[in-house]
Amino acid sequence: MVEMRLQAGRVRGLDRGSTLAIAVSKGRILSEFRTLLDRMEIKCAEDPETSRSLVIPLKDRGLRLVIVRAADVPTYVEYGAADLGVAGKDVLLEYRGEGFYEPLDLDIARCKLVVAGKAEPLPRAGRLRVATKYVQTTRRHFAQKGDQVEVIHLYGSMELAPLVGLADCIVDLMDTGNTLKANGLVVLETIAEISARLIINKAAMKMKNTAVKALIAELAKALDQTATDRNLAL
Ligand code: PRT
Ligand code: MG
Repeated sequence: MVEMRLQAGRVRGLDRGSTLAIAVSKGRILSEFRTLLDRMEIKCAEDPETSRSLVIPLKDRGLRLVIVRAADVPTYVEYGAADLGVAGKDVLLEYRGEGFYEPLDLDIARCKLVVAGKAEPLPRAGRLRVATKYVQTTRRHFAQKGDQVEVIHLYGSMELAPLVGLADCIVDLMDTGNTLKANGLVVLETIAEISARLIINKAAMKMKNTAVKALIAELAKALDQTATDRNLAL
């Protein structure tokens, strides 16, 4: 009982003194987002890549990172468990809720969402079978073209599906293209250019407007600086 009260106090205590929580996933999104934070001279109180802690305060800013799975970022933000989030456009296209704004393309974790298959013509007879973890986006894409397809939901290793006859083609992310190439697959069509976006809980935008607007402005400035530096380097 005492322990439960202590724990509840500790959870509530997270809110004291800090104003904004940002949901972000470990891996490529966090590492590139940290480059942006560095530009803004914002430092993590502990290293999120090595720490087991899922809540990482940012020094002197009243901000904290909440570490979640990439596909869970919109859920945390929609329900207000985080005020802001950094999520791939692929994840946002697939998400069915709408409880957030998407004000900023952070231009990080860039890749393409593509249809890929073997370097041979697709079968003409019958419905095309498409394996993907992006079920909604895939359905929408083929429906818009007026193509009837059977979507097979996989959780990973999409590239395997055409090789073992599970599907005729796949819809997956591609960055360098090395994974497709290594499995003898080629891009048949690009569905969307993908990058990570800043999303904001609608209520937080109202209730914490000053802090949220200030953070967006700072991030936008850091993005401008990055673009300027990139152009100078060319
Ligand atoms: O890995 P986990 O199961 O925890 O979750 P996740 O796969 O959703 O997260 P993570 O960290 O792998 O990806 C987070 C986000 O990064 C995605 O939602 C995208 O918005 C973005 N991103 C950018 C990518 C890639 N580039 C990418 N290349 N996500 C995944 N990949 C995969 C791609 O599907 C391929 O299988 O990486 C593989 C290698 O790609 P190539 O073309 O460079 O060989
Ligand atoms: Mg992954």
